[in-house]
Amino acid sequence: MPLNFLDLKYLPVQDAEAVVLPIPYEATTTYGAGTREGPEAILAASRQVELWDEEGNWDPSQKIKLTTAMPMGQEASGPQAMLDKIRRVVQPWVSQGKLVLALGGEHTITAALVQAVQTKYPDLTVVALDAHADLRDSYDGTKLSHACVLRRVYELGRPLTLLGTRSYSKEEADLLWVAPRMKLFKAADLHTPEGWGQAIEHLQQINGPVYLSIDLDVLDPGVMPGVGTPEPGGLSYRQVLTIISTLAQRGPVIGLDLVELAPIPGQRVSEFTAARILYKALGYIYQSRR
Ligand SMILES: [Mn+2]
Repeated sequence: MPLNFLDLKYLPVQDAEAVVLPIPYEATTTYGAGTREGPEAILAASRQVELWDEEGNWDPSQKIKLTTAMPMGQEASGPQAMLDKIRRVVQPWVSQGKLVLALGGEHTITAALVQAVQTKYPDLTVVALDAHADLRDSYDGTKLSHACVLRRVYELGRPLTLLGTRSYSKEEADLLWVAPRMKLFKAADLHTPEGWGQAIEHLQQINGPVYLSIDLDVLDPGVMPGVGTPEPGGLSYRQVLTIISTLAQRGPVIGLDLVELAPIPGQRVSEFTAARILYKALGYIYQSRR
């Protein structure tokens, strides 16, 4: 039996309003491998997550019709086929008004997920939390690399806000300066009270639906060591939660992904923290809708 998020009772996807979709896709990882183990590790860890939300004083798992879909198998014929498959599966769920929460796997999947939600929400804004800019035009000879994913997302034509960024190339820096729909809040700035305040104000002012992509390496490696490419100087758990709740309070978050978890054997902190973030995000999103 495949694992269910939070070990909840089985619910058919057709009856659910929110669908956790495991996508254990890994093809272009360049440093530490293991993101294909990410979704299963998060689902296993989620069995230990307390269902009572101590902040909101409610039990989101009782109030949200939540299910976990079958893990999506990897397409052998390459990244484009994989992205097409993700779009084919997710688009009908989105058009039925379901909230899809995707678990990676490498960050590349976000390009297909944004395309899928864009068909229903053409006026969406993409908010990405990531240590890396992921804005290269191509990497290792492919445009469909995890290192290029936010460039592919940006090319879909919608505003893109990056938060927590602390590692990028000159090519990416040049693009960040000139790109008109792009807004960057570097990790170093988020660690100052002024910079943090400006970022929260910016998030509050975003109009319309938001798609949120969380590359778990945005967190400090002291908090989240189990990622493919850990970068020092990252965000705290509380900062990431504040960003998510700020977005949820301001308006609809219509899609979310949590990517790049690469579990470290013998350690549990990374996958448990990821499971906690996902459950917190669900709570924030539905608390603001009700
Ligand atoms: Mn990334």
